[in-house]
Amino acid sequence: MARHLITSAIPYINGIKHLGNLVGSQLPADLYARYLRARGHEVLYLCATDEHGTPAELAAAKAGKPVADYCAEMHEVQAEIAKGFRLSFDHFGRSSSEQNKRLTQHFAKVLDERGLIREVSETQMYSKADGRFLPDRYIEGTCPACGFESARGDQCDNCTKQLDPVDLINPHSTISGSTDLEMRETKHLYLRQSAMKDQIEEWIDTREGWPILTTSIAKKWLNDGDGLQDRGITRDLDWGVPVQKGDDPWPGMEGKVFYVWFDAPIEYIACGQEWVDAGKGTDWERWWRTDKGADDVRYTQFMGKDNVPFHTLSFPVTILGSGEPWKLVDYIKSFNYLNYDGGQFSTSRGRGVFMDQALEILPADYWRWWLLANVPETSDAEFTWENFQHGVNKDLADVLGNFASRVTKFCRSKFSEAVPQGGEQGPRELQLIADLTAKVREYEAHMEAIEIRKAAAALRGAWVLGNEYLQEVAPWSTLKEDPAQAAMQIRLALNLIRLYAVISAPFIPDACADLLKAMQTEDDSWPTDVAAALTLLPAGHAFTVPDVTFRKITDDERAEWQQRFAGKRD
Ligand code: B3M
Ligand code: ZN
Repeated sequence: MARHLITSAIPYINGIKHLGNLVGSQLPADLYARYLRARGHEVLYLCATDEHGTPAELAAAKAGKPVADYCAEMHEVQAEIAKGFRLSFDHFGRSSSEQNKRLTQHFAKVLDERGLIREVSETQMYSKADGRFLPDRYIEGTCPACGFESARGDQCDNCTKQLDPVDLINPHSTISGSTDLEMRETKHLYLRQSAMKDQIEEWIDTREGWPILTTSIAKKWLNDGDGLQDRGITRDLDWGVPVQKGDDPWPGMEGKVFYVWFDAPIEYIACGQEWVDAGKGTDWERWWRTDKGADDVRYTQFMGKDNVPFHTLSFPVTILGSGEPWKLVDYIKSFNYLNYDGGQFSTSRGRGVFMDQALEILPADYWRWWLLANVPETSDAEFTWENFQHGVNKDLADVLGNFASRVTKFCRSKFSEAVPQGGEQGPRELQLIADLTAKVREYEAHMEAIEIRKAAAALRGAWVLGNEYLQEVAPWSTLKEDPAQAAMQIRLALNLIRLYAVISAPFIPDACADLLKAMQTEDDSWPTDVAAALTLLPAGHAFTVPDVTFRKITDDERAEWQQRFAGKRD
């Protein structure tokens, strides 16, 4: 058994996330965590809210609330919705925690001691109308790299380039819209990323089997044009981790805070401390310090492609640059974008389905299945209501749900609500077992490689094998002339329901829990031996017919939802 540390990009606090955000980090991370736990591995899955920086300040101002109150409230809201989607975090932390504040200040101190921080007197965008500096999201303009017109001061959402406010063409304040901006003198700390370029490049080049999406983005920013630039890690803002050298003041930096992208990834580690302080664990260093046992941990990160530069370049500079034995990521799984009905999901424009709305109209499993089966892995993917209706109705209702209800109802009406005895299995049963064994092994291999679409296809394939078998042997017609054979076939099929419930649980945990309950068993052991797993429910074992596991989405519902989510969220 191995030990797996898993983190998913920590969502900004500034509102409820849409399904595109969910499918690009938390949901696949949850799938992987659930799978590894089901295989008996020790897993620590951490996530948190990203509470600092301009996104938090702007959203709190819009809500008319003090930013600390706003963050505390929104953290609860996000935690509740995450529960609704059955995201199985071991802890859902907060980047504004004391633990993260101390750890961030600690990293700044050691990086400074190792000569990796320089103080820079520079001019920054100052808005006379707003009476303040305009870092990051307080300023927007045209991206110098791709021409996108709404690039933000820190990053272009269109081409993922990391930016500085001064890079923007035709900039304006996002607070007042004012273009009356001037450059004013201010002092900031820069992380000397350029000094680490060779080390980072070597590290990236020696990562074996990493997704092309991850390494290509990293290499692009390492080698294209300007290469790995030094990066400002402080801001003229009120809300954030105060700039200090550990516990000591940093002369000349009073009143400034660290840049949100400096402290956010450090929260992955601090979240482990929060997990312990919340009484859920006993030893976070065992997961995070290679001198304290973390060298045999496998650490996997999940994120959307826009977050890749920060995780392949900036955060490793922090970790490697510290010279301390922190656990470095072993594998970065990144995702393209999920689009919505011919355009983009957009938080600012309220376009698409948001996590709370999704749960209002259908249970989590319906979303989990469709989103994971269509995850934007090798290219961008698109959510349309037609695709969603088709996927849910076909895979979940017609294939898996139908199998479970047909088998249990048939058994109840022709035998009883207990597994029948039946006769000997024949060649068709052996064939099914062989085919299922191959499918389950294929599924495991894809899950281990975090090839999610392929894993979903293999799982669907396993469901289909059961249906084909049932269709072919047709116990409802053999029942008359050979009841013992029909009983044997139904016994196998009932056992298959339990097997499906076990292997499908990482994708659709609620439905699988219902199926296990209906089969009146708590045995959720993984089918390492498929033939043996299909004998676990013995003759005489009582079961109940599950309540409808999956219902179909009607054409009327589809039309109604399409309409409802076309416009702006109120
Ligand atoms: N909050 C951006 C995002 O939610 C950012 C991720 C931080 S990961 C350390 O996409
Ligand atoms: Zn751009």
